[in-house]
Amino acid sequence: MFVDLDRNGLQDPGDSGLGGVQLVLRSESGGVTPLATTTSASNGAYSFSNFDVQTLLPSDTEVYYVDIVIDQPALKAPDGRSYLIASPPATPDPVNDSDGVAATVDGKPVSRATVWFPTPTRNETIDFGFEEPPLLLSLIHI
Ligand SMILES: [Ca+2]
Ligand SMILES: [Ca+2]
Repeated sequence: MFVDLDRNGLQDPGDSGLGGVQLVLRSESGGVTPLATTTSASNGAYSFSNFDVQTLLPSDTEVYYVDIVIDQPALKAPDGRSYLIASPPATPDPVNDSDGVAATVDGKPVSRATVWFPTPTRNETIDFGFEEPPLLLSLIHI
């Protein structure tokens, strides 16, 4: 989980981690019902450890989703506006690119990444980049 400070869609050394962001794991067959939830650490890292992936995997064809509700405190700029989902990079980079795309789940805008677990259980390439909302310029006419 990172703030894409240079707005290139990639997690670079200069980008900062984003902590306190709530994430929800869902599956295609499970609909909107959460399988697990977690919160990103201060460096932006996250993991889902409070479920047993084996119980989810009689089928290795199941599709999973990691969803981040946009309207949450950790994704707000000081002026109250929400962060934006980072744009895709010019060149795909599975390890460092941002995987979240805009979607609506249960009536709420989310950043959603689609995940397959070909073998349980580690996948360290699912990243979420956000951009700070653009600066507002106020013009005062006298
Ligand atoms: Ca970047
Ligand atoms: Ca990635």
